[in-house]
Amino acid sequence: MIPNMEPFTRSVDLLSGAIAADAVVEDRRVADLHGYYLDDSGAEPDRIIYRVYAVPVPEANSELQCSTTVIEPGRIGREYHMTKGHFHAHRDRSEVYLGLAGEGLLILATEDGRHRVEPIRPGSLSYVPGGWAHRSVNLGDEPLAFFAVYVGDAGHDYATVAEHGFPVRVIVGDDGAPLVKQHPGHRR
Ligand code: S6P
Ligand code: ZN
Repeated sequence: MIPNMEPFTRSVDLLSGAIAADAVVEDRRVADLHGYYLDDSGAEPDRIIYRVYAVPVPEANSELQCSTTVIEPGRIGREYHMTKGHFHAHRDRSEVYLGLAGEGLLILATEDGRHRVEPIRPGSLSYVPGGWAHRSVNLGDEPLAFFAVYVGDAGHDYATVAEHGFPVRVIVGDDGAPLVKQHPGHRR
């Protein structure tokens, strides 16, 4: 069956990551990520950590969701600003990230405890296979922006990550440089 979609074009600002016109904009603030960071007690609850611009597309297996994410620079305690991270609710659905601006990392993890760390930078193309949870982290002094395209009905499973976390955390080391550190509490 051919889906009932009309062709369309949208503009993405490659420097800021913003998508114009009818994108659905969602902000994630410190308060929305309570429990994800080791210690957020010193951070103002209203501070925006990241913003997602999503082009409205039906959540169907035949479609492709398109969005940008812009993570503000900064840290909460020793941890760099990061997204919540999620598995896709339909575990086998994959995704592609294209870096637009800034410098950061994409942390990937499987449910049996494997993990990978990939760079995000302008022009980086990262493939997120089905079954890999994914979280992005801003390491720089500027906003980190990337474009994502993923299978329309992928959905988001946040609960598994909220409960178990990722096998590694990205913190600032004593020398001021980023450090990818094992998260001892993580299940194997
Ligand atoms: C969706 C895709 C991204 C994230 C966004 C925010 O599958 O991976 O658009 O939703 O980067 O991250 P999170 O973990 O809060 O959804
Ligand atoms: Zn995803």
